[in-house]
Amino acid sequence: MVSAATLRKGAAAAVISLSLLAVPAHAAPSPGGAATLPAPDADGLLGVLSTARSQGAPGAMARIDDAGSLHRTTVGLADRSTGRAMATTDRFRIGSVTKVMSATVLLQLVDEGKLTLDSPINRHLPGLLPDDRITVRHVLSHRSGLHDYTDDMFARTVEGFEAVRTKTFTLRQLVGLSLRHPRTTAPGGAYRYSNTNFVVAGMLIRKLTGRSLATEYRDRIIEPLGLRDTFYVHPGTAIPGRHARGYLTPDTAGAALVDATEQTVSWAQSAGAVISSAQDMNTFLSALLAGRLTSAASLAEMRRWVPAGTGQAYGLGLRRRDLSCGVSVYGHTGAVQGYYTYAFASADGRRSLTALANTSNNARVMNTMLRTLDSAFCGKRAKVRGGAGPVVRHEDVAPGVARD
Ligand code: REY
Repeated sequence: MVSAATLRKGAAAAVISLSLLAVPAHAAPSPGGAATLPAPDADGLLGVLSTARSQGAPGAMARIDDAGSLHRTTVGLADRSTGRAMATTDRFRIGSVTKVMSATVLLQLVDEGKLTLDSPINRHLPGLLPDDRITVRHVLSHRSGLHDYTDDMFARTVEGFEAVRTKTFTLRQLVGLSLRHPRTTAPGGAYRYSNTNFVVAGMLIRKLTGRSLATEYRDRIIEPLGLRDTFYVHPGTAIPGRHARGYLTPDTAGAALVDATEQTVSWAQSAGAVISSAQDMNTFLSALLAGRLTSAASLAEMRRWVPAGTGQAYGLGLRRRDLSCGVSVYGHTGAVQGYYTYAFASADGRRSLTALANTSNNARVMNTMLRTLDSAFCGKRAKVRGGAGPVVRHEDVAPGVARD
């Protein structure tokens, strides 16, 4: 329970924590890239984050890296019990942005000749799936038909979360939960987001390398890019160092937020258990899109799109979003209990945005945070969306991840 006094203290801290820093860009022109984008709309960004806060997020923040210049904005609280203000340097749980990292590792394995995208999963993991036709590509593009086991797991939000908060699953157990259900499509059918796909991806990484996920993320992404805030601590439950606490919104209107910070995230693992920061995620996406993590051919494969809902498409572990000003951005969203993340970059990787709200299961906040992309990549050219319209459900995360 959070006392009224704590809440008041929180509200006061939120006002003084408001910060905005913008350094002018000196970017060289690059056709079709960040230098041709309108300047980020700092006021718009602050407005979006403030709206998310008014809709129930204890705090929110965004960091834009723009070819050498930096914009950082925060509102509200990182920690409701101490009243500490949100900081853009705080670490947090990135949820499904982890999928971009898992796909990157697998594409590196493709580059090394250890894997081909059109090979069946069962060739590498004999007998794992009930259909030999399901390929690596199907899994990475959410076209395997494998049911999402998190639908059942989190049908009841707080009860579901508390039942798994300290649990440790094997990846095979998670696939087993999925296989209790019929498949949603034939192999290679329509896109349908499912965490099961990236659990299978994690199994492939382990099988092909003979090493742990933590080791592969570290050696292939974290250390080469010098990421200092990025960790895979599974099945540890703590976030190392200074971090934003995460607050899960219960399904019952008016019920107190649940501090969900400490958990194993074993229910997600290679589909969503990485801890990181806005700076690190911007560095990662910029490097990926600039072609510094995979071969050009593998990046092209990651960017072969299938339709994934209005204004969206999905590649291999990578989402494309088409913004109101006609600009497309590339990255992923994440939703783990207590944390909503948007991490996207321009086509050339020169401008990147990572935005966080430290709540989840709140569709209004999630929809509001989407508008950080407009502020970051469309600037003042963003088309203002009506605030009174219906709450839009997104395809970014598993179905039913957020109540309206
Ligand atoms: C799981 C439920 C969300 C979150 C999910 N996340 O699949 C993956 C992702 C890793 O795409 C939870 N919602 C919430 C519910 C809804 O419990 N009943 O919003 O915290 O990032």
